[in-house]
Amino acid sequence: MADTVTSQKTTIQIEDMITVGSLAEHLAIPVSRLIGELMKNGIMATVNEKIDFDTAQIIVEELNLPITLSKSTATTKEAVRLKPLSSSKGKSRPPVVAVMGHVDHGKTSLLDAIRGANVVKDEAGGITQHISAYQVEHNKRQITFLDTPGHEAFAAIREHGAMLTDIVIIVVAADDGIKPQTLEAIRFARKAGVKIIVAINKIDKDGADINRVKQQLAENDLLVEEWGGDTVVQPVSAKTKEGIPELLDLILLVADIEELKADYDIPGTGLIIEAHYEQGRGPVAQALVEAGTLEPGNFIVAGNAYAKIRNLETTNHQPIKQATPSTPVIITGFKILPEFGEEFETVNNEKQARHIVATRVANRQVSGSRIDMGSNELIRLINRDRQLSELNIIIKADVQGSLASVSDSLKALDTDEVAIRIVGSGLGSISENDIYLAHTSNAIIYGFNVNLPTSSKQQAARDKVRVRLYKVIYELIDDVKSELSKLLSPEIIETELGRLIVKGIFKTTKTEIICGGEVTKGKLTVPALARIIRDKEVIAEVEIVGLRRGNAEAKEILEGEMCGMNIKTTKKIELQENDRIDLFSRETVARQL
Ligand SMILES: Nc1nc2c(ncn2[C@@H]2O[C@H](COP(=O)(O)OP(=O)(O)OP(=O)(O)O)[C@@H](O)[C@H]2O)c(=O)[nH]1
Ligand SMILES: [Mg+2]
Repeated sequence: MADTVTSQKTTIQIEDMITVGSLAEHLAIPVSRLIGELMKNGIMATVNEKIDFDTAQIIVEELNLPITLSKSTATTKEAVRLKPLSSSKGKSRPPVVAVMGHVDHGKTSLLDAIRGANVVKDEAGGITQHISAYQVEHNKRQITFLDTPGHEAFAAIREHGAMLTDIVIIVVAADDGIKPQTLEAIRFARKAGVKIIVAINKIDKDGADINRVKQQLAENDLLVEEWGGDTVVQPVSAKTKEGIPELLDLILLVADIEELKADYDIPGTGLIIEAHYEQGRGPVAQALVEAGTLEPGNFIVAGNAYAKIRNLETTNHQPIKQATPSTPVIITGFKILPEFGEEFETVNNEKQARHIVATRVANRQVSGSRIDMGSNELIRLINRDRQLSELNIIIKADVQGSLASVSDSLKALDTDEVAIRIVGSGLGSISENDIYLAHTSNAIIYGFNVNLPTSSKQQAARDKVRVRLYKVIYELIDDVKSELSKLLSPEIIETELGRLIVKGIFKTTKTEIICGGEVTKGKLTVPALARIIRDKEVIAEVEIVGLRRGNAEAKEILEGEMCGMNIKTTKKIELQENDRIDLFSRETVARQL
């Protein structure tokens, strides 16, 4: 929500209906004070309950705050964010374009071709695992691109990417066609309400079939223009660079139609794209300026974190004096890591920044605590009752997007029988605290793109804590899968061998029966397990330890033959003539997830 500051009062935009909690946040007052004022006015409302605009206005007046409320026209929170306020003073701004699509369809290669870079060659495991933002120039105009990972594990990052952008380029490999993550990208783009351009890539390859892709697009309600629809499609090759200038022209054309505008002369606002720790620089955030202008020295607040901007850089680390709308930037100066996906706004000074953060932390503690305390304990009890085996793990990752993706992908492995319990997670290298927590909770530590300092390594060895480091997400997921599989109770596979109908009983003791009979089905072999069945009822499960053909011991007896049988029992069983003895083998097979 953009706040405009006038000499006396601040104008804050809110929607028709707003929760008490988020109104308190906007007003930067403790939620208890707001609830108190509502009660004074005869309105019993809790933190998460919604009140309407008129009631909110009355309460603000009652509280005598230097604030004016105005009704926002936006329907959804994302819509507000996606289309930053354009005012009469608004100037056109560069488009923000997210490149999305199935794994390996050529998203990064396409951006490399556009930028003349070669990011692909340095990617661990040959896949993209983060959001990266770049700005390129085409026909003297700027375009901001966001590269996103295609691997299924990174859904959280992709959804986030779609929320950041004006236009989504859906990359489809012409030799592969539409795939699951293509459809997911289409869904995210539609949900975010942004324009879609389809880049049919790899047209240089044998087996490239552009028409088949267009057909598949039509089946997903994306009818291409030349077939009477309004879906913009551009065949390209990241390898030969064919069609790339046309694609860039199309992006600028769509941007013009959309009339993307923003105010440049207001304090900067926007969104946190990613955040991580960097040796010697502390918390480092990647952000996208959506409206206004950002400068070094500004105070910005993003969720529970604030910063006095120390370094302001482009995404290839060039220091800059100003960042205007649609510019992706790198910011240092945060005290703690801001959350990815949080909005940031510029405030007047440190005092105001601290005040806003303190209020938010207090509000979130009030609303969060009731739930947190109950839910974990409840889940643990339910799991215990359901005999669910849990694998305790601690996750450390380099950036928040990865942490969210790793956690989501691992939680998706849960079944009715086994589940992941994330007892700790965080960013940065594996600390001695992590080792201690793992030791006390018998957890495995998984590190994604982080390192294990020597001191932690030594402590892990001392405490026999398992630490596993990975650079490629699917290798980490596979490792956890195999650990979870170990918790699965093995599958018991029984194989029928053969059947004997008892014709005579020669000896019965507590531990042994010797009998004879006819093999009516299959082949008897020893040793084997068997069930003794009378009138379709199982009366005992025993072991067959010997077979005799005439006087000679036999290893196997075939159907239709008569034979003698040695049965090992654990209690006295009165076998009868015509009882059925079904022999079978039982093996326990470890199951895989
Ligand atoms: N022949 C041909 N190969 C291409 C083209 N574009 C990409 N490739 C190859 O396809 C493979 C995957 O390319 P990437 O750019 O990593 O694909 P991606 O969509 O970014 O993959 P993720 O980020 O992991 O989802 C690489 O081996 C590229 O060299 C193209 O236009 N033609
Ligand atoms: Mg990629």
